[in-house]
Amino acid sequence: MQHKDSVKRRKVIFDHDGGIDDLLSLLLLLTMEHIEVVGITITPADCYPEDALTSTLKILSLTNNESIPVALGNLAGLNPFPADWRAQPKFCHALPVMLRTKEARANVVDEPAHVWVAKYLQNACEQVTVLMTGPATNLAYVIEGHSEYKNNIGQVIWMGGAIRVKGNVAMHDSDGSQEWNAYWDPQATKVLIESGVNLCLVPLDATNSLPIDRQFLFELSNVKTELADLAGQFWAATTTAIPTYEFTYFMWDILATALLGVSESCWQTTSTHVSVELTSPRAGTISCAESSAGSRIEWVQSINAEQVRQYVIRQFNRNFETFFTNKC
Ligand code: AGV
Ligand code: CA
Repeated sequence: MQHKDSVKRRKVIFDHDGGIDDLLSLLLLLTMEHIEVVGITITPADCYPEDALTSTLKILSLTNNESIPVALGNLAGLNPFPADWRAQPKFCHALPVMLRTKEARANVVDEPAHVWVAKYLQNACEQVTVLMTGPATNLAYVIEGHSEYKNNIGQVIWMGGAIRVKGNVAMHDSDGSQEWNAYWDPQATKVLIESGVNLCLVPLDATNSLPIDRQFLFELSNVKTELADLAGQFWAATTTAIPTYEFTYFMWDILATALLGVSESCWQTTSTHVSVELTSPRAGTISCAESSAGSRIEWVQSINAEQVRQYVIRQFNRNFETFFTNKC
């Protein structure tokens, strides 16, 4: 199905890092008829990059969106993700429907993600939203090198940080205050936060109210469509995380993505002065600044979790042939 040209859609670049909820977020984003996905870039963080590329291309083929450009990133942060987590999304492209779907490589661009983003912004004739569900590395690189391109960014929605709650990093050089995306590349976190772009941060403060629980998976299982079943299978693979180690899986990236589709009454933001730390054991920590010295950013403080869950279930109530095509 092709979308009517008369409807003006919001242009979005989606930068993800190949985790299971990043891939689910891609599926969710592609269900949104008011969104035009103009490009997908991959940060090689919570994934192995070839897996992230394979799953991304298969999702685009499944949903009839093979013309969206995809760029693989080659910039890496300082603090690698645990190998077990990076390997987990291999499961997604090993599922039967994903195995049966071809990877269309024609739209994989030759240049690395940060170069593609820079060129897109340089040539953009209208503002674009950047949705980021992995570390901020690619965008931070572009902003640092070309601050004039910021004018072409309408908004950045970033799943990252833990403002007034504890983080989710449990590593030897961490005091537990960081969120993983912010910790992977502390310098990029700092560049983005201090850049002055119109940023809406989606930190753990907001995502903590959306754990993946059996009640949600059960509800999703009753939808019985191709998409709901595939999403349910992706999520099933996350249920082996150890809750007592605080490794529960949440709808982190899904929430950041859903903000583009749910009604504004679903979430509340606040704005605070923050600063980003660069040294161990708090590298990548985004802390509330004592005074107005830091950078003022907007962040999602609370959400209506049930409305978000219902939105996701509604959007996933479709078969693959009912996706519309993003023509790039
Ligand atoms: O910190 C949340 C970010 C999100 O972008 N990622 C996972 C999401 O894609 C890192 C992460 C935190 N805990 C995890 C993570 C876990 N238990 N398994 C895999 N990744
Ligand atoms: Ca992610």
